[in-house]
Amino acid sequence: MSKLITLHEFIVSRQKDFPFATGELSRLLSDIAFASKIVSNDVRKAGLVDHILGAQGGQNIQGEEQQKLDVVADNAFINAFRNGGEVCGIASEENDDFVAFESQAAQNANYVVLFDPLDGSSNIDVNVSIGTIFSIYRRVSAQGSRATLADMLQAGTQQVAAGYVLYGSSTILVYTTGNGVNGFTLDPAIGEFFLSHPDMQMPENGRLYSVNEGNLNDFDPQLRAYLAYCQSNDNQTGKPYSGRYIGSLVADFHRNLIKGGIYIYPCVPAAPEGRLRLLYECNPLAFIAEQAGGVATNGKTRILEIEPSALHQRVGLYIGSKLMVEKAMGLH
Ligand code: AFP
Repeated sequence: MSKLITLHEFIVSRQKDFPFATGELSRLLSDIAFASKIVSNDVRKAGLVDHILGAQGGQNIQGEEQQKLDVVADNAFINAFRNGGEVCGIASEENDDFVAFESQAAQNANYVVLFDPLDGSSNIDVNVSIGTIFSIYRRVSAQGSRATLADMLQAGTQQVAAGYVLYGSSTILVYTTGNGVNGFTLDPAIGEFFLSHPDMQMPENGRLYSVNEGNLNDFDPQLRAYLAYCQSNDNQTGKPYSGRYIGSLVADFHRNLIKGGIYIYPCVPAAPEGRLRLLYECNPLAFIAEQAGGVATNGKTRILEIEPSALHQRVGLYIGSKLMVEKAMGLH
């Protein structure tokens, strides 16, 4: 049997790849793993909350307020970052504004984290996979001062690390520091992540497409032509591709990363700028996709090169296997 490698051992071994590494980023990744275990534990109890422990937003049997799971997740990550001391500020999909941490240690820290604490949260009530997505940048403001908006509004090319935690049939943490993509599965019995998916590569081609086809009438002719191609016998497989749409981007992306596929959320009249958030969803997944050999674009521009202008900016997204995204773009 090959030796089991824990996430911690892996992070420490990779730290040596960065000649001037101080260990800060390694500690930050460990903080993320720690918070994700808390959230994973809470997600596993989600079905009990309404019926046994008390309704979300109401009180439990001890008279304590039951928080909604996305708020629980947001707080778990913010607390981990605040206490860890490696982060000077955060921005989260749950909060209108970014948060600059006040302590002196935080103001001396080098990193900011942008994250979606619980992507796909409308799936919680129906027991479908959800996840946390994160993106780490070095600050651009001076060390020793409060984090600024400019620290948060950096192009995706500036990411130092990015990843996600999928709370699915098992909990898996996938991340990159720009040196390949690796996945770690949580053993819930001992609360440890183990390397389960080393050096993940997204297949160059696939036969899965993920799109909300309820919006079909609003899609532009090029996208409709691409979907017709997917559904025809004229593609490289000689038979229609399979449609797979979970409605949790992180889960759809993870499946396509492993099996090959394309995920599309274009700009539609109901969401003219796109639905998905550039900073919390698209940039981190684009970094991972590219590191695994895939492609991510908004239809015109590489996602990672879009200069953000607002914290909650939305964009259209085509992400997945290289040849599939290129084919979809070829029809553009
Ligand atoms: P929620 O977190 O509000 O459930 O949104 C999920 C999401 O951002 C992404 O994870 C899904 O792929 C997408 O929205 C689903 O959007 P539609 O319901 O419009 O298909």
